[in-house]
Amino acid sequence: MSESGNAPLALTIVVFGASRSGKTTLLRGIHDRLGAGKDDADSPREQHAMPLDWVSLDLGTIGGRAASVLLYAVPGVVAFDATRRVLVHGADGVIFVADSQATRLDDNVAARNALGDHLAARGDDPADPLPVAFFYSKRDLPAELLVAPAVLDQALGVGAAPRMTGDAVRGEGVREVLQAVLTLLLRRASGRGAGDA
Ligand SMILES: Nc1nc2c(ncn2[C@@H]2O[C@H](COP(=O)(O)OP(=O)(O)OP(=O)(O)O)[C@@H](O)[C@H]2O)c(=O)[nH]1
Ligand SMILES: [Mg+2]
Repeated sequence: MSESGNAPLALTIVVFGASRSGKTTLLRGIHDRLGAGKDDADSPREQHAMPLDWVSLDLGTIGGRAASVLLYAVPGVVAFDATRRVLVHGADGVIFVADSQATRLDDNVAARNALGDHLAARGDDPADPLPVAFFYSKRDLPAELLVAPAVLDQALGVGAAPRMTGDAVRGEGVREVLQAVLTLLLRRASGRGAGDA
């Protein structure tokens, strides 16, 4: 988060989740509808020539300050764990992407635990936690392949956090999850006086 006053408000959101859960696809959906950025969705499977996908969005003026948000995703493979930790450390919010396929439940839980470790390492005040919103991708796949959202809610410890379901390829639920995390993080920022101009 940048300094308050009339300085630009530059927010960052990390898109976190298991390998192949749909992070790049979600960013592409945001990019195609709302902003500018780069992704590696076209690079050969498992190669990740570009380890960081990003999209930047202009949020207009908030509290008299020009505001923008940069969203990042790092491939879910364990090799990038240190990169993810650094990004979560500097983030203003997180979108956690969970793959709705039953075969990926354990991978989702492992990624959620890794995120929990990275969040704990930030040392945030428990009364003022970093905003996290959840997106359950691939709800368009046949129902027999999927776990019920309530099962994921329980397994991931979603609690009262915002949680959207959708199809990242078609962009369903993508705008909604972005809106949910932005609402939380702007409320958190203004609670700290960052909205003062
Ligand atoms: N049917 C369907 N396919 C999806 C959805 N989201 C992602 N996919 C597909 O799942 C595969 C993996 O998606 P990516 O967006 O590359 O996943 P990722 O989380 O960025 O993967 P890594 O960067 O390797 O961790 C691709 O073939 C996507 O087209 C979805 O909501 N529905
Ligand atoms: Mg990716």
